[in-house]
Amino acid sequence: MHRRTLLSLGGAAGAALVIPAAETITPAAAAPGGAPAHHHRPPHPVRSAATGEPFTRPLVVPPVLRPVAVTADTDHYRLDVTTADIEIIPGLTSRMLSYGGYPVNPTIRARQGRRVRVTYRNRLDQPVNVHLHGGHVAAQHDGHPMDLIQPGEERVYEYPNQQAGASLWYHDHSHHTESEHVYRGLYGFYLIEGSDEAALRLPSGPYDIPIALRDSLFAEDGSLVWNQADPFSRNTLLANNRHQPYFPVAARRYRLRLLNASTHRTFEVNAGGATLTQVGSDGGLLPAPVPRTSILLGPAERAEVVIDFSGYAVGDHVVLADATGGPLVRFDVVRRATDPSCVPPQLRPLPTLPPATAERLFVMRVDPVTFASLINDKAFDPDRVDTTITQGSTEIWKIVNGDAGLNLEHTFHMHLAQFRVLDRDGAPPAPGESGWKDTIYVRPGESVRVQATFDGFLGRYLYHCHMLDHSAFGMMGQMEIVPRTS
Ligand SMILES: [Cu+2]
Repeated sequence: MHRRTLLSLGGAAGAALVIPAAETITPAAAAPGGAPAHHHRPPHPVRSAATGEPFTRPLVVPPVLRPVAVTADTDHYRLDVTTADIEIIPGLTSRMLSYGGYPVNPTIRARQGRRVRVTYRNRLDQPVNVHLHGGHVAAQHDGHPMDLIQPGEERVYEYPNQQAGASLWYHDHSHHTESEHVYRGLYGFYLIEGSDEAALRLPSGPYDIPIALRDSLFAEDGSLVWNQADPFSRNTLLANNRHQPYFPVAARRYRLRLLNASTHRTFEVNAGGATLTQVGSDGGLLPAPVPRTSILLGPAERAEVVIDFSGYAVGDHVVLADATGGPLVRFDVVRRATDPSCVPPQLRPLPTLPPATAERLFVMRVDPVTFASLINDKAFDPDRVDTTITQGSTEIWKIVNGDAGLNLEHTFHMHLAQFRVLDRDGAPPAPGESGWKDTIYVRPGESVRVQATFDGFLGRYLYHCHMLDHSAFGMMGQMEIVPRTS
């Protein structure tokens, strides 16, 4: 069944495929009711590309985007939303969707307290938009799924950056096509440097490396296969658009900003026993570093870690790997170095949370009969406000994964606000989850309570599962922040 049919069965407007690639979804892969049948795991007809020997090509560090203009308080950027033919699998060319046509999408580096304006021109043949994930931004700049940039048009998004330094990312959020667009490549890093960071002397500059991890499926000819009904077929893991690259490092500390940019896959990252010193989560630096041996990252979650290579000899290797998927990046120690950086014992204090004035319940669930993707038994309706919140108020949200029966994972993302995790099934959050977050992984049957303050802006924002096929098929709700006086 063609995706267009699949989508229309799901109640969506059929969208033209961006790329006339030789990919189809087999009838067996489509679920009754039109939702993606993730748990059916049908065989797929694609002969996937041979990925060759690991560690034969270097990691690509995303280029830092240069502003087209710099004014007193604002950095101005331009990016085309376009396509790029890039070599992801050695010897093959893959057409990806791209911001700017680079081999890997550029990083926007913002500074706390300095505004950024990005003008995106849509050079594709279908609508797109851009969401700054984790950003505290006005509703009209949030990339609401119904607020689109039509083909040939351009749009300015404004980001005030009046929030703590954090590893955010920008990605497509167009209604029903967000999952395909992100899968095909529409995501990049947006890093806010906090005004408190330079004094901490964490590794910086060429020793501060963003790495976007994801899964993918490539056909024998190198084309990227979009197979929404069978995300488990995505057998090729990528780090910054390369499969199993190597990265030459000096024998010193590096700060790695890890993002799970997959639309469905969860990563459990380790460094083969080497310590990953976690210094940050979605919303920025933790109160204190946390030594980890492995870090779970659901789709859209980030972790900032420091790896210290100073104890290794030149010629040694450290492999960053996923628990089930194998190697992601090999770090090759190639030279000695002096290291002026450090990991201070205290990073960024967490403020005391204001008292909550409301508690709400959000149950994420896939209907086992219709396969509709639901929050509190409702599929997303852009014309419906599900949750009305008074500006400035603090709330506790209990987020429940109601899919113990189907054994489905979910990952809950709240726009506008960074939240704090209060507990998981009543137990205190793990140390790596004690800081600010905007996305939370929720196991089948689990419940997580988070607390957020909704201040700064009015209007309509989203919350949704960040397994983007779930949100594309309805696991998304709308909140409206209203003035205190109303
Ligand atoms: Cu989900």
